[in-house]
Amino acid sequence: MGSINTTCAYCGVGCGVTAQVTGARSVEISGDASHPANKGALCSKGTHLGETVGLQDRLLHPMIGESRVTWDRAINEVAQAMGECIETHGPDSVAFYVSGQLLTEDYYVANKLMKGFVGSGNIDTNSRLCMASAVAAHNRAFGEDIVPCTYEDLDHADLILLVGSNTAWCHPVIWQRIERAREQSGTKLVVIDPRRTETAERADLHIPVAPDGDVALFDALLATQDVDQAAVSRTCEVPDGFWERPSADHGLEPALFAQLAGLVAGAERMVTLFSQGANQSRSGTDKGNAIINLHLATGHINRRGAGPFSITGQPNAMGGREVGGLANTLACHLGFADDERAVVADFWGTDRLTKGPGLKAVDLFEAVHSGAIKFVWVMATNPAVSMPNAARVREALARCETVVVSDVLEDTDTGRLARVRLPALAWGEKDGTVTNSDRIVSRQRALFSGPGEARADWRIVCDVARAMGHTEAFDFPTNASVFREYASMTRLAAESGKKLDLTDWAQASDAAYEAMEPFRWGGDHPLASGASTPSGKPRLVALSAPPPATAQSGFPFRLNTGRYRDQWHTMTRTGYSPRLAHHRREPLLEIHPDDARAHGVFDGDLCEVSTQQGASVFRASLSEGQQRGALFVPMHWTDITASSAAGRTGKLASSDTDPVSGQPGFKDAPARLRRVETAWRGFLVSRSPLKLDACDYWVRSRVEGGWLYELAGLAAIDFVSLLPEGERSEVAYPSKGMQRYAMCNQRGELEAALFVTRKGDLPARDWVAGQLGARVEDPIELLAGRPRVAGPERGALVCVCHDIDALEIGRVITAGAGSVAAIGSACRAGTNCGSCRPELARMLEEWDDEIKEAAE
Ligand SMILES: Nc1nc2c(c(=O)[nH]1)N[C@H]1C(S)=C(S)[C@@H](COP(=O)(O)OP(=O)(O)OC[C@H]3O[C@@H](n4cnc5c(=O)[nH]c(N)nc54)[C@H](O)[C@@H]3O)O[C@H]1N2
Ligand SMILES: Nc1nc2c(c(=O)[nH]1)N[C@H]1C(S)=C(S)[C@@H](COP(=O)(O)OP(=O)(O)OC[C@H]3O[C@@H](n4cnc5c(=O)[nH]c(N)nc54)[C@H](O)[C@@H]3O)O[C@H]1N2
Ligand code: SF4
Ligand SMILES: [Mo]
Repeated sequence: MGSINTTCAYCGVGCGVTAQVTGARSVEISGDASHPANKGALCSKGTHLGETVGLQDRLLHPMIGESRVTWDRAINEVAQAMGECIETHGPDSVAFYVSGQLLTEDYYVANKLMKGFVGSGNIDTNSRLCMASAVAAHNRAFGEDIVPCTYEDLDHADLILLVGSNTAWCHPVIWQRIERAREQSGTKLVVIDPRRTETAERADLHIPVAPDGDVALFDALLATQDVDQAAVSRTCEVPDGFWERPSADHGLEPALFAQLAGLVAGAERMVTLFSQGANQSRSGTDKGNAIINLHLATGHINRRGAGPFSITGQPNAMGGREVGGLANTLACHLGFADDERAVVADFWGTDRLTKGPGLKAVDLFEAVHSGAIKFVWVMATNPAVSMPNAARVREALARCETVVVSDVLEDTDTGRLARVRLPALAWGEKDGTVTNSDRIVSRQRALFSGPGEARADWRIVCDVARAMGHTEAFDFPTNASVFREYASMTRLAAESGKKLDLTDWAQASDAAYEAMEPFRWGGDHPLASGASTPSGKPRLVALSAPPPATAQSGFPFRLNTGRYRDQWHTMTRTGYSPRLAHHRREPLLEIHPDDARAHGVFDGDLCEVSTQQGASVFRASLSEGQQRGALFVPMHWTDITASSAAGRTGKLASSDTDPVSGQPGFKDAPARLRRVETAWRGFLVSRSPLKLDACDYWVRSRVEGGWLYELAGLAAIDFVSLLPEGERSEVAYPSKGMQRYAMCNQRGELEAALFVTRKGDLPARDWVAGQLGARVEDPIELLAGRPRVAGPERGALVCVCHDIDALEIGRVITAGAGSVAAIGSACRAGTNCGSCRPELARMLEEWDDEIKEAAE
């Protein structure tokens, strides 16, 4: 089979991927050199996509409860439940909760069904948790949800500000692009983030802003700039009294602030990239407008190398915004004004169009909880994990009369609460379009045929719509026909003065759709010809900074949450890749060493973090990169990958939202901390997943040929009961609380091994995990946890692409490699996806420090 050009499954960078299908379910992945978003580059997640296309744990058939049913039965069940609900309780008693991981075609029909034919605005998306504040800021400033610049502007900027963005981890190919601009043109980089992330470590300047201090910071920054107010009044709408407002208190060290102000004043072309540290905040919309204000007032917009640049998280967050997936837009960037409703109703040929916006995610699940919503259909998102105050969302789903979940996996935290589960096509099978951060529309293409009875999401929605009687409006024979209708609908946007315009594609043939090359709508600087406001001018927005948070009694810390470099959200795909598991095997609580000391916490201890919403346990990791009083935990772990007490960030997050956008402030919740005293700890490797409910703490990660569990307990348990059946070998030193077991199958191959201790050390995991499935010739060697004849020693894996560990890199540095590039040429580390380059840079710095110390 030839190679197929498609788009990466993950982030909003939207990298083009060239896939060479090598077998029934195997594929070789490389970067698509012709794709404008990445020009051939990929990050660790994209590079290892091939490890995630297996059929393990896939949902292959429609299910009602625990029974497999036919598609006809499942579709009728969903259509009937929804129809009855609408009939008895009105259209607002049903809701869809969808996702930026749907394709544009899926999103379009879901929105059309809910807003056009059910007649309710109750379709919202996980983009509410992600982009809603940026959308609201764009609407306030530009009169339309428009990103006014592109990745190319990064190549031409001389100053780049990153606000609340851990770009090196979360948008790594943008990061590579920024690195290149710095190397080639000396572009200066400033990172504004309360944490010193790997991104911040590599910057020219790190501004450790106070949590939610961004509005004050940008407002104060604007006040320092030499602005031609009269000129700005000619090009922008300026609210009365805008320039006369008192300057906000940014709370930064004056010298640091002056340095930042100087960089901004000296910049000729400035781009500000912002993501979740800006959006996921109770002042998220104001943060977006504070950034845009600075750009508008200083003229850093609508020209090469300049612009306020909100980057999207998911592969099709932008496509969802375009079609109208958010509860507060109707469709195609249109709102709910009478004239807008009229043209949409006419286009869709419906007399049931929703009268107004629907409920936003947090309110939507609250309405499920109260019983006002009695039917909810969740597609391509895992809200039982990823919503704030997740325990309450679970409670809501558990109470709801009908929960339908369309997912690709058999077992997810949300799926466990569903009555009807519908099997969807996954990346590599589904086929359609996505829009990335800088408005490039690209094709995701099918590489494999769909497994079992899985169907495309758009088709499932159309099947249900037709079963409800909306036969004509949902009579789409192909994905291409959905896209054509959407493209022709953007005419309505264009006719009402918006920039969204895909009408060139309205008549495209199936073949043209199939062959679509990536293209960008709106051009490079869509607002250069004027904003989408009635006056055609963009607006400055008068803001007042939120008061600095005061510590709440009993909750001395502020809890920040976010992402790891090599995991994606609730790990439903990345969790299957052994290579991606190396970077972080457990959910860590990052805490400043002084705070840890004050709480009697040592590195590696288990700690319980509590907020007003709930409590969960994490492994402490002391980090100077944290501010005092601030904690950070990752969002990724679930019921599938951890015990119910461990790593549940969603339970901790507060559902307080931004008043304009309705986006939750995931980055800041009052919290407290308690060290957990455990009676034992250990680890278990196993070829198959195990039930470990007997352990108070377990966390699972992937290894080659099986799974690795980190374990701990509050009291002793019967350890043998944790193990699968088989031929058992064991050693024990009761005085040390040490117990070790190996379980082999009839062929003498290792099925599982368990290592437990009360206080002592545990062997390194890698060698033991590497024995899974191998014949155990010498059980004592296995139980010792290391080979009798030492093989070449291995350090922690650093470069996952080329399989190069820390020891090897250490050797290369000692031998004289003095830069990241030199390490790369000596041993290839960091030369593929580049995700480990910040780590390599740190190793170089540490080496420098050691040399200096040795010299002193
Ligand atoms: N590896 C990986 N990449 C991903 C994803 C993933 O799951 N894994 N998910 C994708 C998605 S959907 C998204 S939305 C993006 C998110 O990408 P990012 O926004 O880069 O990721 P986060 O880790 O959520 O948060 C970014 C930073 O915001 C900082 N922050 C917290 N509070 C504040 C504040 O008050 N002010 C400022 N200035 N900063 C603050 C945090 O310390 C954190 O370092 O990543 C995308 N890419
Ligand atoms: N504490 C905290 N919570 C957060 C955040 C944070 O920073 N901190 N960030 C928030 C943000 S920005 C986001 S975007 C969300 C992400 O959180 P979620 O939206 O929950 O993300 P995923 O885990 O990717 O869930 C996707 C689900 O869809 C399934 N799936 C994948 N592909 C398809 C498909 O093609 N069709 C169907 N039907 N199903 C599919 C997957 O198996 C999985 O179950 O989390 C939010 N939650
Ligand atoms: S940066 Fe990485 S995860 Fe994001 S689209 Fe590109 S390859 Fe995929
Ligand atoms: Mo996101």
